[in-house]
Amino acid sequence: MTSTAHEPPVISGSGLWTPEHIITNEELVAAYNAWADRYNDRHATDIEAGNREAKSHSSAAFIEKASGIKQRFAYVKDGILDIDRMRPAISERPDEALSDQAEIAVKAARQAIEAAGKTVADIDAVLVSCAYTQRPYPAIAIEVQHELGINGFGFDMLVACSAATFALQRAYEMIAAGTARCVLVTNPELTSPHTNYCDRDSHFIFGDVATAAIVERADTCTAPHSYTVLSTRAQTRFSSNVRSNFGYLSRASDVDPFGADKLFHQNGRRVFKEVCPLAVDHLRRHIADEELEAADIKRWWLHQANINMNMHISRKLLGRKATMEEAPIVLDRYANTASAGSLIAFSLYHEDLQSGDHGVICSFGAGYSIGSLVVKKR
Ligand code: CO8
Repeated sequence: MTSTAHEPPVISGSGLWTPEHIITNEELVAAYNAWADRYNDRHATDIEAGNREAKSHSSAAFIEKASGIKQRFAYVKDGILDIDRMRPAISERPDEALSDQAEIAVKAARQAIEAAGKTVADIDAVLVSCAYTQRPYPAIAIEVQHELGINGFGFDMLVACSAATFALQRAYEMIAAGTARCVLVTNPELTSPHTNYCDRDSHFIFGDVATAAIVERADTCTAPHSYTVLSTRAQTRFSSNVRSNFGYLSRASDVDPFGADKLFHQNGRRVFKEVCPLAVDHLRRHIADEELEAADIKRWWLHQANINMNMHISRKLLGRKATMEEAPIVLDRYANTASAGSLIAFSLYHEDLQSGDHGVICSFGAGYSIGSLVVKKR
């Protein structure tokens, strides 16, 4: 393994924190259906008069077929399946205590630091990048930095589905520009507090997780499994088809800050139809710029929102069905973890690649946003 200061930045370690609680499709559907039955009973008169629509049952078979999801992990399971609550019950912590998102970011971060063979003294910057942060300030990243004892600086980024890839890209640029030697990127995706468990169309989609990665200069890297980042690409195109209106203006607008439109909602069909061609075109152009063809890519660590989306995208790229080895799927176990899916896949399935093998990390979804990194095993 050779490394010089002129080599591009490398990804030298990754971490994955998985919550201990699992919610199966069957458990989730039983709770939703009990909630829907009670809703229909309570509103029977209105429903019969045609003034209100009855809630239809959800189905575990539909969920698995439409999304590929079989279960999801929950940071806190209490409350989610309680039909009097339908949201997790997470106690508020005092200002002096480590916040929930910082805690799970730190757990993933410690793994990434160890995998990269670094100490906290080696790290110059901390990014926390995810779909939601639990408060606007002080930045969760600065709390993570403090908890780990890292010097330098930290900041938070929100880019929904592409938060992880866009943060890796910012880390790559800092290293390339010489403003940092080693950057810790974390993605504490606490999606359950923002999932509408009373919405049949989306109650099954999300799971909680935290991922982390170390991006550093090639000449400082001693990790056994490291990847040169050959290039990065980002693309955004505005769409309200995946949207959360949650925010501080609700206080001034005198509206319910937790109304259905303030939680995750989407036009899933439109997202599927519009994002797939964008992602295929984006990936084709990115690998072509590296003078690579789809067949040259040993592994596609793709965003994990929907198995049919991943199969469609990889089929278009390869001209045939991708194997699990080529494009691993983790959403059957983890569900959609907002930005973390491609990093979960990377964390679990990267050590077997051989020196010289190419891979692509790619996110696609809300924004719309698409982010990709072409990497080469060192
Ligand atoms: N059980 C049974 N039937 C159902 C259910 C259910 N749970 N839900 C819907 N149906 C019914 C519908 O009513 C419909 O019935 P009918 O045909 O009679 O009208 C039928 O099933 C088909 O419904 P859809 O057309 O909606 O079903 P799809 O095949 O399109 O599948 C999906 C729905 C799975 C949502 C699919 O459209 C999809 O995955 N699309 C892409 C979604 C996507 O990638 N979204 C991006 C997510 S954004 C993101 O990842 C990050 C956001 C920020 C994080 C937020 C954290 C909370």
